[in-house]
Formats: sequence, C-alpha cells, structure tokens
Amino acid sequence: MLKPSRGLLAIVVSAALLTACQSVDTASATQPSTPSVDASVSIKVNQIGFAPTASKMAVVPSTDADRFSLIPEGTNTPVYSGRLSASSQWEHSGENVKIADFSDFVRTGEYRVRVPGLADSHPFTIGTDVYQELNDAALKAFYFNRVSTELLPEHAGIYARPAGHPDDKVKVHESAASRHRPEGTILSAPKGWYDAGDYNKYIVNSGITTYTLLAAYEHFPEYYAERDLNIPESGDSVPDLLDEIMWNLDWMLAMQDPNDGGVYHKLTAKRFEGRVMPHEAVSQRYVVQKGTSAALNFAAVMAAASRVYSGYDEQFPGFATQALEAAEAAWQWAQANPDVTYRNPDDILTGQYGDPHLADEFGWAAAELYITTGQQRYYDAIMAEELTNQVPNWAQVRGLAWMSLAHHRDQLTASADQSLIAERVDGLARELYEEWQKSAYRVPMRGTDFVWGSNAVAMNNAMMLLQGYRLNGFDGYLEAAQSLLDYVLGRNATGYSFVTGHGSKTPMNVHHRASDSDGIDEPIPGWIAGGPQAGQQDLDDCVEDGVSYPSHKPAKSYLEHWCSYASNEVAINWNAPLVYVSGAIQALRQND
Ligand code: G3I
Ligand code: 9MR
Repeated sequence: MLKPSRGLLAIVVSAALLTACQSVDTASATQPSTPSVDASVSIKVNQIGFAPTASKMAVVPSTDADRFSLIPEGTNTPVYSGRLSASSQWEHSGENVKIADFSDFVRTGEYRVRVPGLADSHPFTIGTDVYQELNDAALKAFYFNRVSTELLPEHAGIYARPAGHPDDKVKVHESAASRHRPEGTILSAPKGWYDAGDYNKYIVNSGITTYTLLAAYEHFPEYYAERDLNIPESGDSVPDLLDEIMWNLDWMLAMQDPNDGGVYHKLTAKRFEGRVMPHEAVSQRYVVQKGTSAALNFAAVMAAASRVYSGYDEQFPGFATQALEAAEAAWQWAQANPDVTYRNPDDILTGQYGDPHLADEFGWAAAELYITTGQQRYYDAIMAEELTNQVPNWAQVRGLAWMSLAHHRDQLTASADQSLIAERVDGLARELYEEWQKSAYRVPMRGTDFVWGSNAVAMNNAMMLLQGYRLNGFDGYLEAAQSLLDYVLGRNATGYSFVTGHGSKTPMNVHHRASDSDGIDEPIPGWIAGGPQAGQQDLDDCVEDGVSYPSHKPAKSYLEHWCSYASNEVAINWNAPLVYVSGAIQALRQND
C-alpha cells in the first residue's frame, strides 16, 4: 500500500475492529462481553498458529471467568471448551494472567480464543504448514538486506530498489594500516548483508548470523532443499538457503588480509547515515582495525562453511578448500594476537560490537575447526572441560561450539568427550525448561533476557532448547521452544506479533532505513523487531520525536516507532535464530 493511503488503512482497520466487536456483541447469551482492544486486557496468542500436534496456549488477563472456548473463524459456535489455570503474576510485565491450554485440540482450521467478558483473541491457524511462509519470509529478509546489488521487481516486488554500496573502493582506515596495506589503500569488499537498520557490515555480528543459518541447513537439509525463496539464484542446483549464505561468505572472505590472515573488524562509514535508501547513502567507507574476535568469528564460520559447501564443489569450485585455508590462517593470526579487543577509534561512531571476553570465541573457533578437520590440536584448544554452555548472542558464542559438537557427535574422533557434550546441551535445555514450567506466561524468559534485542534472546533460548530435544527427544524441550515462538508471534505483554507482515498486529515503523525511506507504508516483511527491554537507550531521540515508551516494565518497554532503535530495530543476528527456530519447528512437526 502506498503512503497516501494511510487514511484508507485507518478506515479498513476500524471496520475490522467493528466487525470483531459485533461478533462478540452478537455472541450467544452465555457469552456476555465488554470487548476491549487494550493490549493489557487482551487475550494473547500466537497470531500465526500451531501444528496440530504442538502444545497450544493463550495468555488471558486476570478475569473472574474460569473457562475459555475456541470459536472457528466465521462462526459463533464453540468447538472446544477448557478450564483456565489459576491466576499468577508474571514479574517481567507485572500482569496477573491465566493460561488457556488447548494442546489436545488438534483439528485443523482457523480459530479465536474466547473468554466471557473479554474481546476474542486474534485469529490463528491450526495446520501442518503453519510456519512455512514465516520461515521463507524470515530468510528472504536477508535477500532484502543484500549489499552491492539491485533488487529486481521479479524478486523484490514492490520493494525493488537500486543497488547500494558497491564497496569496491573501500579505504583502509588508519587503525587498520599495515606495511602491505598502508592507510588509505583502496580495497574491494562488496556484497554481504547490511547489519540491521543501518548500512554497515560487522564481522563479529556476521559470524553468529552466518553460523546460525549454516546450522539451520546442516540440521534440516531435506527441509531447506525444498524451499524456493524466489531469489536471483532460485532454480539452480543449490538450496536457496545456501545461495543466500554465499552472498555473505563472499564478503567475509574479502575482509581477511591475505598478507597475515588477520580480519578487519568492520566495513563502515564514519557515522550512521541519515534516513535514506541504500543508493543514497554514499559516504566513504573504511575497513577498520583487525581484532581477535573478528579473526575467531571468521575462523569458526569459514570452518563450518567449508564442510557445508564441500557437497557443492561443482557449483562453487574450490570454495570448501579456500574457506578452510582462510579459517586456519585467521586462527593462526588469533594465536599470535590473542587479546586485540576492539574499540571504536575516535573518528568512527558506528556500531562497536566490542567484546573483551574471548575464551568463548577461542572455544567456538576451535570446535568448528576440530569438527571439520578432525585434528587433535583443535580438540585440545576447545578446552572443553572449562567451556560451559550458555545461550548464544553476538558477544557470547560458547553455546555454538556445543551445538555443533552435539550435531556432529557421531562423526567425532575418539578424543571427544561424548558424555560432556550431552551433559552441556541437556543441562542448558533443562534450565530453560524449568523456567518455562514456572513462568506465569509459560515462556522461558528470565529477567536478564530483556536486553537490546530481547526477541532474539527468546529465539536463541528456543534454539538451545531445540538442541536438547534433538539430543534426547524430550518433548518438554520442544514444547518450551514452541512457547518462545508463540511469544514473539503474539503471546507477549505488548500484544504484537513482532515479525513484520506476519500476524494481525505487527510493527509498522521498524528502525530499518530501507523500510523507512522507500515510500511504502508496510515495512519490508519477515523482519523480527528487537523487542522490549527497559534500557530505553534511545529515549532522548524519542523525546525529540515527541513519543515515549508505554511502560518501564521490561516485558512492556517496547516503542513501535522509528526513533526506537533500542526496541524496534531489526538485525541479521536477530533474524537468523528466527529462521532456525521457525524452520526447525516446521520441519520437526510437519510429519507428525
Ligand atoms: O555488557 C553489559 C552488561 O555487563 C550489563 O549488565 C548490561 C546491562 O544493560 O549491559 C551490557 O551491555 C550491553 C551490550 O549491548 C552488551 O550486551 C549494553 O547495555 C547495550 O546497550 C548493548 O547493546 C548493543 C547495541 O548495539 C548498542 O551498542 C546490542 O547488543 C547490539 O545488538 C546493537 O547492535 C547494533 C549495532 O551496534 C549497529 N547496527 C545495529 C545493531 C542492532 O541495534
Ligand atoms: O540507526 C542507528 C542504529 O542502527 C544503531 O543500532 C543505533 C545504536 O548505535 O544508532 C542508530 O543511530 C542513531 C544514533 O545512534 C543517535 N542519533 C540517532 C540515530 C538514528 O536516527
């Protein structure tokens, strides 16, 4: 829909609301109601839906009612009735809520949850393919963030745009100068994905992102072999997921200095660009300082990519070998430079992705190199005994080592400690599962999870639960992971389904320059917004724009506005676990 039609959109929305209210008003006499659309008193449910065999729950605001029902869309006749749980308080939102559990209802169709005295929930589907479109869209979002290429209408539809950032004349920044490449040397490092709502490219964040997508493929190859994303490479003999990943691997390879194996931390303009389209953001770009964390992220990703693409040597001749050599050279550089932590030079004001704790990066890179080469020296370098397991994020990657070791456990050399692998993976899943059981929302989110990008924490929590499930098949882990997907798709304290274009109430004003400046009302679809967190680091910018957060409660501190880069930006490292989780649950459930 084009911008001038905002008014029309408002009319359509109010008509839809009216219809919703009418359907409640005309409900049977046993369904008295004072309908409300206020998020704090509305029923929260996954706005996409569930596989028939999945656990299915809705969160109901505290009410005197003790029963709920399911109403098929377009009818007024309940097909299911269940008892609400006792009310309890969710500390992260301060709400008292009850749970409507209808896991045993398996009939496919479209439904709403109804509770006397409340407005019906948003509609949702019960069906075998419920997450296919979502998963395709979450992956297609990466195509929409491709750097150095025009997006054609046949692939991008209304979001077609000219090429931005050729990145073929990038300058070596003073901080990155070396004997072979003095300050001001011109390099070419095109392609890759824009990091987020900004236009820069950061190796550290690219690391976890690219790995997570590679893992999605490694774990579910048959599922991804069938998907067609309608990207320029669709129809070739490579799964679209691997074609998309290659777009970024090509860029990452160009970020390594062939003279010493070191890897530049980022490719960036000196400051964030304004609210313009990619091709209008034309500031000089630089490669900035080599660092240990960049080298190790690079080594881990290239080692994993080498084994994944070794099956596609005909399509990408020599790539698997090149990637492994690049990984080993970066590893060597990190051995020689083990503590070069990154901090922005004074004249560089873009994302820092600084991380002073590198034991996890060493462990992860060593694990990927070990899995790919089988070499004992890499196994020893994992320091497995000391490497605990933790839910991953861009600064904390030890969990990725355990995830890879567990997936490849049957092919490892005899030195791998198999019981330690199982213990680490199951131990973390168990912790999250216990959180799930005691949470009033039945969502395993801890207080410390509500940070910048909290929705990605939810997805990474789910990804680690899924590793537990893949290891030992305990259903509770899959159910807890399902609850986290439900959380980002609507069963949360804001009432939003956080993925653009997917759900009944979705973000319209994400902090994404390409969505903001394209003259189209609807943001580019398939992006998960950062999500609620009480930090509110963007408050000054938002006050300037005349808006404020609705709440200080961590789970409600979300501002659906352009100004809110701390709660409403999008980012590749947040979308990648959404891809992993939506694809995994789809693949695991579709043949039930
Ligand atoms: O490490 C401290 C921790 O010790 C402390 O307890 C906690 C309390 O809030 O804060 C932690 O630091 C946080 C840091 O991330 C590490 O997680 C900061 O508060 C928080 O502001 C910081 O947020 C990062 C943000 O950039 C600002 O630097 C996000 O993780 C990161 O995802 C985000 O990334 C940006 C890029 O810089 C630029 N591109 C867009 C991208 C997404 O917004
Ligand atoms: O747009 C930037 C976003 O990508 C970053 O995550 C964020 C935090 O580093 O910063 C955003 O840029 C803002 C800048 O930091 C402060 N002035 C307003 C900018 C957004 O309009």
